[in-house]
Amino acid sequence: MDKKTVFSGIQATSNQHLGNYLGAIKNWVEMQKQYDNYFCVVDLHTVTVPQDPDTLRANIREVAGLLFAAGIDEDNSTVFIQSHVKAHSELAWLLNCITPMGWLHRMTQFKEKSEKAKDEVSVGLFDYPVLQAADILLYDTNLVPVGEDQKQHVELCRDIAQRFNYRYGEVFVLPDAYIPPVGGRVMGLSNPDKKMSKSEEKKDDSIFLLDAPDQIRAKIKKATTDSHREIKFDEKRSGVNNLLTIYQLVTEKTRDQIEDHFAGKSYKDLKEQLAEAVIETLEPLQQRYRELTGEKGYLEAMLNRGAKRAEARAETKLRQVYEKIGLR
Ligand code: AQP
Repeated sequence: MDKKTVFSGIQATSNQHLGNYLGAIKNWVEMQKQYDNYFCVVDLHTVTVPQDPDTLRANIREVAGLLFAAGIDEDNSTVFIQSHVKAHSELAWLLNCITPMGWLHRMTQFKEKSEKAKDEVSVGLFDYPVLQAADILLYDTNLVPVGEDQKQHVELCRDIAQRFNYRYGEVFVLPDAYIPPVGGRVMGLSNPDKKMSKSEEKKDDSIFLLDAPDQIRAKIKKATTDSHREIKFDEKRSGVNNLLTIYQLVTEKTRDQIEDHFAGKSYKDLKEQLAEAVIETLEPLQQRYRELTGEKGYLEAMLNRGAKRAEARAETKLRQVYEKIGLR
């Protein structure tokens, strides 16, 4: 039986954090053998907000390197840079022409990001979810593994696909979001009522994937807790709950095992053990990252192969779309 197709993307920004890893990348690695996978560094999404060109070039390489370092491999997955496959921009334009503005006005991420950007809200930022729909629909994607914050965009993608299919005939597969049961929304360390995020100004709020062990220890030591003493999973106690959830994700122990383990212990114990568990998880990833980015041309060769594979599939779908619309 043919494998189902998975597509997911990640922005080309520095400071990939534990939320990106536990909410998305880790699941991509674990799921990859079951599916036919396309993982994309979405650099065209990244330029919806201002970027310095040299920094952007370095960040594209960094994020691609992190995906391979985390365990995504060429035998099971196609990893590529979005702007290397031109079909993404072309399909986005065609989908723009059938997407009502009102649908985009409802997107909560646009509302949040445009408030932060204030003076520099580009058309691209508004249109971001249509480009994302093009990314997904080009590959006949069945499943989109993402963090909770992306659920609304995947739903919009289904709506766009349905509208196109209704107007022109069946072309697009309707994708489903896959949000992990635990880890879909990793919260910030200093502000555990908000998701861990790159654009958070307080840099101690996030653990970055390339943080050194001492930085990880220092950030977790400062994490917000509360005035209770018992170490238990409880969503109402967002700080401790978040630390325990991260501990659960990196150790893969059950909640009961974790609560038993920390019974009678202090927040200091929790923080120290969590820091060591996170360091242990990230160390092999960091080591592989250094190896594969240290060898000149190695990463670029993998990305070129990925782009060729992705392009072959994307062009077939794009041709179908052009024909349906009457442009061929
Ligand atoms: N805190 C999070 N918990 C779980 N999953 C998360 N993701 C992001 N933050 C969390 C998931 O990571 C994947 C890649 O995200 P992205 O590259 O689209 O970046 P983002 O969502 O824009 O990341 P940030 O840190 O939140 O950046 P800003 O601050 O710029 O908005 C996605 O699957 C995402 O759901």
